[in-house]
Amino acid sequence: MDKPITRPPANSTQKMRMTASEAFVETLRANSVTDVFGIVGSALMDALDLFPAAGIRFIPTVHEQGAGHMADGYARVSGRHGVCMAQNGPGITNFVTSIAAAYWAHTPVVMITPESGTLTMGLGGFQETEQLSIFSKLTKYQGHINNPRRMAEITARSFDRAMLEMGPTQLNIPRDYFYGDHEFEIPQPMRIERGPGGLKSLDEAADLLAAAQFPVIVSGGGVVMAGGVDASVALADLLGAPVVNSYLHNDSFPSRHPLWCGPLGYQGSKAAMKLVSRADVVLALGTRLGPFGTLPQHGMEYWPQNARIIQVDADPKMLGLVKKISVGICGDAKSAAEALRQRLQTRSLAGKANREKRLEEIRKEKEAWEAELDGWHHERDEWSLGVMKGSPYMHPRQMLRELEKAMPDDVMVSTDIGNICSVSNSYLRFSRPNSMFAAMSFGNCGYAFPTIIGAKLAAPERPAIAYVGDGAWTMSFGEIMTCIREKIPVTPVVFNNQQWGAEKKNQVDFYSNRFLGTNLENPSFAGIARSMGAEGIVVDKLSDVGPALRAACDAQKNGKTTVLEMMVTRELGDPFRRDALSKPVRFLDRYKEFV
Ligand SMILES: Cc1ncc(C[n+]2csc(CCOP(=O)(O)OP(=O)(O)O)c2C)c(N)n1
Ligand SMILES: [Mg+2]
Repeated sequence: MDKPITRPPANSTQKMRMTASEAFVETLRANSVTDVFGIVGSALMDALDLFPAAGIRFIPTVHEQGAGHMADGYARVSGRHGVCMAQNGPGITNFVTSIAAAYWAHTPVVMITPESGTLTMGLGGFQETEQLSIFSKLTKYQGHINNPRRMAEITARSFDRAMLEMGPTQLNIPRDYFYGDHEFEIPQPMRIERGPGGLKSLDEAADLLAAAQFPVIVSGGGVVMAGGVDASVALADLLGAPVVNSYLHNDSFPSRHPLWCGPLGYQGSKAAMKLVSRADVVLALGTRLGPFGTLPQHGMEYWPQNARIIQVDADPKMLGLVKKISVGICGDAKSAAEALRQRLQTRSLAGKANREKRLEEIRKEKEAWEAELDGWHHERDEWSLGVMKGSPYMHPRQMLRELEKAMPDDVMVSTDIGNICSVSNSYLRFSRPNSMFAAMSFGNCGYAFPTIIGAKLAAPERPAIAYVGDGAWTMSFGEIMTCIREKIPVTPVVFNNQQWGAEKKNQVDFYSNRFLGTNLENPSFAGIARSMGAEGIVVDKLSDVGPALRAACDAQKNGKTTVLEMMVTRELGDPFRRDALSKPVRFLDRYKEFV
């Protein structure tokens, strides 16, 4: 998974005279940084100039938000830091959305933010803004170089903390502090081993699991981050426990495994929900059980209210935060799974008596869900039935099923925020971790495309696909130029339904089809792609979907980015936020029709 680093580590034991820029770049080197995403600016020039000699590639992007997302995708695939860097002021404010997204994805992104010079700060000069307060709630650590002599120390700490706390950190550097020479010692990276958690709580958890009649494992993002999928599989095998993926972590358990039941959450697997609802003990492994990820779905309140819940999370603040728990374990998901298996392997397990019956239930529920998906060609609500009538375009669900069937082995898929991207949750299955990159809890449109570009740079041998709605595409397609200029080939699959569909669904359900700001008139996305130097293909027939996806993924081997413009009807799946909207109420005459 990790890219092998061939360069020797920076000299760590000796103090040496060097400039602050050199100390900064040497500390990046010590942290095995080989790629930095960003946009040039005068504030970072002195350090940037050294990158080639330090073996660091600078990947210029179209927008700093893209750079932040690329760093996110890069880190999520490689298990290493993602690094981004930009010009003080506007370059840095452009990072905000991508750093917020990385925060909620728990991604170790190090954002380097040169700021205005110390001698003019406060005078309202050029490109000056408070760069620390903006990110104070979006980062796990903010390192500020308050004296150039501390360049190496604080740079190193920003890298350490991103890994330690699994989230973005900021390294804020007054731009004049890159200059001047001092004695520097380059610290070696500090990586802390996380253990399985408290021994008493592991014992209690093992007791609960040993006595469970119907144990279920929720395998979360923490399992992926800990490299713990094999440990999760081994524990599930021992218990004969169904395993469900937490929301948008479909790569946290191999989908070909007989115990895999699919994802929970919005547009997730009915099989997963039915099985978790029968649990008497749930092992929530590496998941914070986020509130959005366990909302009722498909008309089902599936969370087992009376089950005993064991929660394992590396962040103690997540334990019992959203769901009541019986046992909380602050530990690494992989080590905890291994420790639980060790405790259980010699014990008699109550769930063994009905193991075969449970396996049969899993088989039956999965078969029923697959059959339902096979027959679920289109949405059946009144709006969808109306718009699909006479439409020459594809039904989104059928298209998603075809894409699923054509997925190459070892694929990486990023997904955006939108109605069709959300519906895709049921159709995205993976055989290995570090394969799915969704916009997670921050939920920003425009996430998927730049993120997959970063992922592809980290794993050039793996096919890379982004699922993006047409609205979100117009926020992000500028980064096609990064693919072309930097030769990072990926395959965006753009769902052209000519609407901001997810939001339109709210207008259908709550606002009597008053469509304000949700219809889109689109140019030819395939044409735009071609004019930017990529391939652009319009797909409007179901039988062309699979071949087009396979050809586009093959073309990545020749360095080619292909935009697939999928022409789909305006059907809309279940809404995102039924939980958060209410029927409109109006008191004033002027607005009385608006109900
Ligand atoms: C940056 C940002 N702006 C606005 C939203 C609100 N929003 C959520 S989904 C959505 C519609 C997405 O439309 P599109 O990308 O076309 O996908 P579709 O729903 O049509 O499948 C919008 C605008 C958001 N999540 N993020
Ligand atoms: Mg759309």
